[in-house]
Amino acid sequence: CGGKGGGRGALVVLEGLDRSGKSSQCARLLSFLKGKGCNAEGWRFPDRTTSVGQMISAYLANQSQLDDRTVHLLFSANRWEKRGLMESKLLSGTTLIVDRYSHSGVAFSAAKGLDLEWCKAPENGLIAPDLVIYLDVQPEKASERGGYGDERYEKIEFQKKVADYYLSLRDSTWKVVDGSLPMETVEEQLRELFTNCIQQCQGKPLANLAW
Ligand code: FDM
Ligand code: MG
Repeated sequence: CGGKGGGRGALVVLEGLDRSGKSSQCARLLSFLKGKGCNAEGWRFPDRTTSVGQMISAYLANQSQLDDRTVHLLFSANRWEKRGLMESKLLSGTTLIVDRYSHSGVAFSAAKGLDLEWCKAPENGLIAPDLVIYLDVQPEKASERGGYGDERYEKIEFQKKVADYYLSLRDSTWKVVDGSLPMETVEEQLRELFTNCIQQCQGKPLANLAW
């Protein structure tokens, strides 16, 4: 799983609606990997620690207003500013477990009514994930989970549109896991998907997103 063997790390992304369980499952997968002695890190987007990320965070908390296209480009810029570090980590054998990435970028902005192709364009050239796991949870179910509704996009009607766009973006790296199953079952399935992915992406060079 990356590291001492000399192979590159894998780029594994978890996607899903707000409160689909991504963050908890990322943490569980990460500690599983570390327990096996893998060289792995947990990342998330938006990365709210950068100055671009702070603009995004204020927008999500409804503390600032931004034009829809502008915020879309900020989310993308937030991935671009991390691309160099991401590439060097992966090449040096670190596996990255990432909570949201380009599919979030496209699905959330398209659900606001922006043109789909326009939304995809700034993602081209970012590093392509080896595996994207979609945690499938009904928007109504997610909304019953703790903390729901705190941020700008956490509204059931909007999340339904996001879910439709997510499904339209499925590609060959995309796997769906039923996020309404018990946490341990979801965890088990993620481990299995991860293990298969690692076997397949060993020896494959890094690729760029080409949407
Ligand atoms: N989001 C996230 C976007 O709209 N575009 C993006 O590119 C990304 C990465 O930001 F509602 C949305 C998805 C979510 C919100 O994400 C904050 P977290 O995972 O709840 O921090
Ligand atoms: Mg959220």
